[in-house]
Amino acid sequence: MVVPSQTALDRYSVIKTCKPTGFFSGIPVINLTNPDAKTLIVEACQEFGFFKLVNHGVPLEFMTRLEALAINFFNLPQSEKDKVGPPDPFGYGNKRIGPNGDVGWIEYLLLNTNPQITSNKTFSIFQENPQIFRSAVEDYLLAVKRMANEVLDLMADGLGIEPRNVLSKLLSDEKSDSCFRLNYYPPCPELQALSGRNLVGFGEHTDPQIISVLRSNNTTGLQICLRDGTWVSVPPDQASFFINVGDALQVMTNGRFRSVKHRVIADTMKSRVSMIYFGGPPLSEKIAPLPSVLAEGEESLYEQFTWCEYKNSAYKSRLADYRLGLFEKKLQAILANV
Ligand code: GA4
Repeated sequence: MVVPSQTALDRYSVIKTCKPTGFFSGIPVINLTNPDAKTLIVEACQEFGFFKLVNHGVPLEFMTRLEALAINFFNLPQSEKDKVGPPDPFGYGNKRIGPNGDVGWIEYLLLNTNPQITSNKTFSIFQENPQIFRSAVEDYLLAVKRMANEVLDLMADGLGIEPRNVLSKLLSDEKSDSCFRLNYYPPCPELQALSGRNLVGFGEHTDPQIISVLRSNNTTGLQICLRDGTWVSVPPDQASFFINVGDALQVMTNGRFRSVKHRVIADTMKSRVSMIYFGGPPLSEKIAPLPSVLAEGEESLYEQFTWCEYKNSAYKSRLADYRLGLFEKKLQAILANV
């Protein structure tokens, strides 16, 4: 392995000391089989936009099988991985994140969740048997989507939204615009010499979609930003899932749920492997507060937009940008008066 010099590291975001000491013990843990799950989920989404899910029903072997295949892929020679092709928007990425100059200490595969769309080129990289990778992704996604839909139905129950499948039907729609990401954060032992500094694996951002479902191995690195702006480290748990509220869900709940800002810091010694399902609506879907969420006389905080419009705007932004800002009514009013 080529040892990066400090100058090489400087090209990536090296942030100073704000790595929180110790783990945050306040992450809500929701047991999907608990009769109170709907209330606890709503509380967690309002306060954090984030929670850990246990007793989720997704077989552990689906996670470990896919993780093992992902590691095999990321351990391939660079020239082999490059054959998948750069993300456009799907493909293999190395250090570059998105189309606008963001970088991180990361390699990843970005896939469409519709297996018909995910190109055979992506799977054919698994020369021995592309079908093994394809079916590992499909088994995993089928189980994760089912679980995500259950979580969305509980959110609707907790918020008193009817019909209860109003959110989940957007993800089960055959035109749902969802994607799947396999991330590999290589260890960076050189960092130890740069004491008090951390290397950014994936810079701070919110997810544009409705909901994100993350599973990682037992390596630390994920941090979330609390309401008061402090960053806290999430203790990893390879048997559980972490659920993020995305921007679209923040809008659909008229700001009751928080789209959580999060980031990943690279580890000095251990690689981190994560897999994230980003559940999005069909491109033509209008994203606006659900009528049953609004109290009498309550107005939408956002201009109405379609998922396609929001996504196009998001893909023109930098990772850390506040993407919803452009769609907030306040800002529109201010701009109209300039
Ligand atoms: C963040 C959530 C998902 O990982 C993602 C990311 C996407 C990308 O990696 O291409 C984006 C980022 C994410 C939001 C702003 C744009 C687009 C990188 C970027 C700078 C796949 C997504 O849908 O939005």
